[in-house]
Amino acid sequence: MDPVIKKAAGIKPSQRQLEWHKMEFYAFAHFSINTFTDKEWGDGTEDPAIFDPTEFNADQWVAVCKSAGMKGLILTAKHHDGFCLWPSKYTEHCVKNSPWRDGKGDVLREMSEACRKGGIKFGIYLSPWDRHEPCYGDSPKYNEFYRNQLREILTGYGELFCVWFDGACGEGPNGKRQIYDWESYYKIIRDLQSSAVISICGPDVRWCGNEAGHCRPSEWSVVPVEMRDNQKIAEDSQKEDNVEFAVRIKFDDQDTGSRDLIRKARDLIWYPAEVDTSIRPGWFYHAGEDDKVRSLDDLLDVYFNSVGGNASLLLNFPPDRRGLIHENDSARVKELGNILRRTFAENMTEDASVKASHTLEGGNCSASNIVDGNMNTWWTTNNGQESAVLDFDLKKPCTFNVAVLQEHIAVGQRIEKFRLMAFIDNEWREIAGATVVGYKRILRFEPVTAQKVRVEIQESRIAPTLSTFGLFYNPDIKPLMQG
Ligand code: FUL
Repeated sequence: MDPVIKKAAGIKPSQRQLEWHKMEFYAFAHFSINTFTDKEWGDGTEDPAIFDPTEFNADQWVAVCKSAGMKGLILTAKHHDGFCLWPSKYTEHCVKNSPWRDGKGDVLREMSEACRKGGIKFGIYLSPWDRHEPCYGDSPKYNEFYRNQLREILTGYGELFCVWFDGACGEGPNGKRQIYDWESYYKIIRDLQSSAVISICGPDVRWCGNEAGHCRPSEWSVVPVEMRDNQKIAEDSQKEDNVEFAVRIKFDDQDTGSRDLIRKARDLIWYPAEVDTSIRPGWFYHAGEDDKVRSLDDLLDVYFNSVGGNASLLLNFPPDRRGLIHENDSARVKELGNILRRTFAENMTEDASVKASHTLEGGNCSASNIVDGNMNTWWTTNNGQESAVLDFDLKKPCTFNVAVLQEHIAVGQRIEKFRLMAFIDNEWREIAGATVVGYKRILRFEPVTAQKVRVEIQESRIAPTLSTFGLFYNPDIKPLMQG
């Protein structure tokens, strides 16, 4: 057995990563001083007096997220301009010096409480780059300042599911160069919020590498340790305030975990991808973009290619100067939520019987586990059996155009290539296929009517696993292969 492949097949997610995978789809909210200046990047000289949302309503944001089917929200507690949405003890550049709620307001408090009340998780974005703070660039001093801010937000607002560290920094050669003490930041987070994932410039969740909503066709969760390099992430991140970055996609880094790549790696880690993109061209609100909200088709593509491509989707809203998510954005994501709810309402494999060409001997991993509706039960083969055929009998002819597969990733990521077949007019026809499955793979294809359906796992590492196989039908979902 190839030792590298054996090793790759055995790399597992941490408990906090496992919980994070289940989040699938959650919101980003870029709301701060930039909301009131019409800018994307403030320079830190903005007057806190301009922060004055007239109708701020955290419950409205949560309701919008829930209508979209999102399971959490990450708020920009501080963006690059340094303005803090909570009354920080460590700076005057924050809500306490704004007229909003007479300087007694705290956006983090209202937002965290609304999330808890609404049953979605809450996370924070705290920009390491700070253009207001005078000690920025004086590395030890700023590191201490930043740790203090972290402690404030990690202790004051209940449980957080994520701390999001941005790689962006625009200071040029004449600007200040701050050396971030990442390890000390991570330690505080682990101590104070042990279940929170640390994303992007952090060890738990990997940036997909663009802000356009693009996901690679084979997005591996088991990747070379070299991908967890904050220096490299910062180099690839935004360095100038320009709109062009939002649509830029790099195509020279499409391979995240093929056999060839992992053979060259120094070590391998579980480091799954997150796709972050905005529902509008900008991250912050600009009235001029009210008619530039992404179309439903576009959002569906982003959703299916990310959530259905072994990545999570972090979709950004830019709440407006009222402190509300604009009607155009809320109406669009409600449409998205509705179409997704309709699509996944009825699973045609619920009563199916399953036969596997190979099954692990002497375990509880029978093929029927794949259709029992329980994600914690799963099927696998004996070690060394890297291909297998699973035959499903739906008991009656069914029409479907969407398929969902999930591996049992608690034991690792295994599948490298598979295809879906249907028995039509007395022959097996290939319907769709893809490479990796991982936490979740969703396939979309032309509607098919069949009673017998086959999943053929053509290549995998050591032994494939599956915990779920579902078939669904919604004529409004257009066929498209991942990519
Ligand atoms: C980028 C930042 O520069 C943008 O303003 C935004 O916050 C995005 C999520 O990350 O790197």
